[in-house]
Amino acid sequence: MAADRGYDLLVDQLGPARLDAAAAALAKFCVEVPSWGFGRGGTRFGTYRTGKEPATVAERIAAAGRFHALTGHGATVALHFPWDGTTDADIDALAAALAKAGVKAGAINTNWFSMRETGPIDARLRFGSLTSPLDDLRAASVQHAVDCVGICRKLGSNVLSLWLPDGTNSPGQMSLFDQAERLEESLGLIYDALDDDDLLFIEYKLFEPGFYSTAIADWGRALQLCQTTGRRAKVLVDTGHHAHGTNIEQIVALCLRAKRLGGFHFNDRKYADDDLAAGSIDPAQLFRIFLALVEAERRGLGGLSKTAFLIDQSHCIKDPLLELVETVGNLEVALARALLVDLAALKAAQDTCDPTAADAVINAAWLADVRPLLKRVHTARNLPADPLAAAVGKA
Ligand SMILES: [Mn+2]
Repeated sequence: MAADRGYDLLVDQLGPARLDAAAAALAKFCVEVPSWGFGRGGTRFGTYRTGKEPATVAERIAAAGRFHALTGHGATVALHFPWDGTTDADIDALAAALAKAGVKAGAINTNWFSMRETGPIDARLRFGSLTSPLDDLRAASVQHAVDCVGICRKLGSNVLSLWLPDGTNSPGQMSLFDQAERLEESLGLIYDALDDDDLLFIEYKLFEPGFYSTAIADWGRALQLCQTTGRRAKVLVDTGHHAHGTNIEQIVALCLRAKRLGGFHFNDRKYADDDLAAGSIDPAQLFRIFLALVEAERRGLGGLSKTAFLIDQSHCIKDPLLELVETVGNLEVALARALLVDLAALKAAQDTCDPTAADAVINAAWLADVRPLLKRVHTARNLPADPLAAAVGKA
């Protein structure tokens, strides 16, 4: 191999053993991508399609196949229903599109925010789905999740992923006690439909669309619901769904200790649930989250090996495929830096109450230019050394 001064510098700074260990962990790191992420995202004011982005389900899955070939990520694709199909024929076509693209079905996501053309899920959906006071609409909402479990069986997925838009907009609209009781009852019915090796991911979000109360507003409620619903229910952390200043890596650590961290929806934000590219606004937060996962792995809590890494973001401005490639690059940089932290030296500094030394250990990895390491990891997997540059050429 030609002289690689960038890599040699990393070896000088951090030692060959840590670089080899980081490369091995990076080679196993695989991020799931969402089918909806390959389409053009919109704002409340408009969706500015250029005509170049995939317009159909089959085109989105084909784009996922191109993404997988470029990055090695996206071996599984998260799907969303009814966006990705409604009929048995649709599901068969989806299975064929996945096979053709060389990828598999990932998490199956429910939708409780779109009215259906027929049946009870009509404009009354504004009063909620799983927490609705209306028996017929609540039952139809539970049935939608049960139908999604059926889609899991057909497509070979074992993850049902729930984000619940239910909430209220005024103090009198719904009893907070009734809201909680109906949610727990509905979740129990959904859990009963799962197979023994299925996982149920429960996502939380601080606010929106409800602006007074949200049925699953935070990780505490999500964790509590997991613990009362069943062993295979796990918390899904969407990085954009917190109050400003929330210590997300601490939530990660506590969910891992409880053995209830299912996975992530990565994205970034500046203001609220902005769905910007993960690592584009606050790469340091991403690094700290990965550091918690690396430490958990070291402690035998399965931080890296047992966690699902997914992207949930909206691509309004950039080309969606390019922005997804850029995103997994940001995730790899954050993980590489976290993997290069000398955890033994960090622990020694922490146990002797030396925060200056502890932070110096962290900064030695955080400030490292890990791009030469990532190029090596990509090349060893027969991927483009710089997937974004390769993707720009093909977009
Ligand atoms: Mn999400």
